[in-house]
Amino acid sequence: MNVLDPAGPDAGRLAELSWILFIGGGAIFALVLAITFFAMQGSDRSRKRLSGNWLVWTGGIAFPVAVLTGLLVYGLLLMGAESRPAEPDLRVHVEGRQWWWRVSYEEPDGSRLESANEIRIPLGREVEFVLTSPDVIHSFWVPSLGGKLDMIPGRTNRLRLTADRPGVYRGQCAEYCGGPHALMALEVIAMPAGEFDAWRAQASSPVENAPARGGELFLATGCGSCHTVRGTSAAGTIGPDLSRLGERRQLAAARLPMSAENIARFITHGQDIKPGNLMPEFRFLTADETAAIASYLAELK
Ligand code: HEC
Ligand SMILES: [Cu+2]
Repeated sequence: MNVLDPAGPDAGRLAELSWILFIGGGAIFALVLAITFFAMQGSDRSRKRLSGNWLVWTGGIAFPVAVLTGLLVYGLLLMGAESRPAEPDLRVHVEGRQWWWRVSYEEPDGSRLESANEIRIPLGREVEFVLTSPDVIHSFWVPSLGGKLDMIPGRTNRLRLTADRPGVYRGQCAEYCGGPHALMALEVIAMPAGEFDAWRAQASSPVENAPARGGELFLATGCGSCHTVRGTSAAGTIGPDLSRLGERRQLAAARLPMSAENIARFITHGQDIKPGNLMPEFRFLTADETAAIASYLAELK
């Protein structure tokens, strides 16, 4: 994650501001050190000059007032620079939860496409993230794409972003939310608009789930009380939607790379992998059963 490596105009403006702050702050720090040095080690003449009240008035009052006023005006102009269209091209609802992200894309027909922990966005189109939380305060932050914005229970915050460089950008919950907060990350995949449209059309088409042993075990073990897999009787909403789990790059809020082995480990030893997370461990499953469920889930695409 790198604030100074912007992948869109919003992050670009923040990077510009950051550079000005780093360079300006560095120069002022050097100046203060130099004045301090001369006040302590300089000749009698320069020490006498530096001990006058004028330094307090100029360096202590006038200079900070001028610099901070300039920065404020500059910051306001910079942040208000772009006029936004009334309606974004795409709206993605992101709900911060202890300790993962519920993601749902608003479809043109008003329905929703559910996912979790990974967000795909089309390049060059304005995306509005609708940020909420059902439990405690979280903060949505993808440094390469823009500034951070809190997700506050009972409130809806909106963040507009555009990506103009394809790539995978990692984000992180930036407001301490208890337990495994540090392990609550996400990925944003910025892809060419045409590819995005094709992906979305495919992702929201009805799924046909071939009956598999892993799928039956998944339902029999009760996973469906917390998880949804479209096209099956699993319709729980306490945990992430698993309908297309196998297509995601990462598991459990970017804790581990996606693979059948890691899914199996998470099912039986999730509390070692992500201590405190809200999914119970299923240690009573045999290795064979766990592997069957894991390979079934890894294949959901
Ligand atoms: C009591 C509710 C509950 C039950 C029952 C449950 N889970 Fe979960 N599951 C969760 C929660 C909550 C998370 C999110 C954990 C996190 O990342 O903090 C989760 C996460 C996961 C993930 C990672 C999803 C992702 O987006 O990366 C997988 C895979 C998973 N569960 C599989 C299963 C399987 C298989 C079963 C049945 C053996 C099961 N779960 C039963 C609540 C549950
Ligand atoms: Cu957090």
